Amino acid sequence: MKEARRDFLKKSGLLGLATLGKSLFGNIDPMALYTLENSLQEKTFFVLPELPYTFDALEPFIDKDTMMIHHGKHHKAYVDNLNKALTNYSGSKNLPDLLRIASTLNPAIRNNAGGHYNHTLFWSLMKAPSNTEVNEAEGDLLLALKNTFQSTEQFRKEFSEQALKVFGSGWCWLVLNAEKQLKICVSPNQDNPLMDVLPIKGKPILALDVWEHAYYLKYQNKRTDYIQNWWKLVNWQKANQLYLEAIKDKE
Ligand code: MN3
Repeated sequence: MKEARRDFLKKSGLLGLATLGKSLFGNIDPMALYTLENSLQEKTFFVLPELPYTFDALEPFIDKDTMMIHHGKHHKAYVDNLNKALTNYSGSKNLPDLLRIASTLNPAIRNNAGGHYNHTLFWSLMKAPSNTEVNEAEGDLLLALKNTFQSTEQFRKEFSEQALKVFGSGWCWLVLNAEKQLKICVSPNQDNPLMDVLPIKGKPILALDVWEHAYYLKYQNKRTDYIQNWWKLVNWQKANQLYLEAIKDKE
């Protein structure tokens, strides 16, 4: 399996990237360079944000090869194809504006704008594991989860069940809706709860990519194991920050 992966990386040109990884991230604090806002503010053309950690930082729960392909190939393709699709687009190219009117956009813009937003958020909501336990929620979000779902165990159970049930490619979300209630919802493809297309809408607090490309190299068809291990990577500090911003938001 190791050999096969190496071969695949060599063929896909990612082996060079692997050796570059250290020098790309070695001497800088990626968190200092990276904020979601940097890539989401009004820009005519979008750029692929750097990961807020090294490609192997999420090992052993998400492997380095998966991260390199997921970020360097999949996310990059969403950014490149979004830029292409927007070439002759005359409306606002602000990413939140695009998401808000997703139902009116052509599929190339809708899918790639969603892909860029969703992945940027997804990277920011994970961090290197400190042990092999699930990470516990933090701050006001911890209290809100307990109020809404009785316990964080119950919340993880309900979220995991919905993530497992997504048919085909899609995402599972924790959102704060317009009534300031926490809700779990799912989306197909690269749609998300900021778009005017889902039955449950709201500000994303947590995002889980359940496309096969997110886990297949390591987990093959075992999505349940991927979901269970993802709880060990959740960056609850970031999730709590998104929750506090969403609670304050007057929109
Ligand atoms: Mn993905």
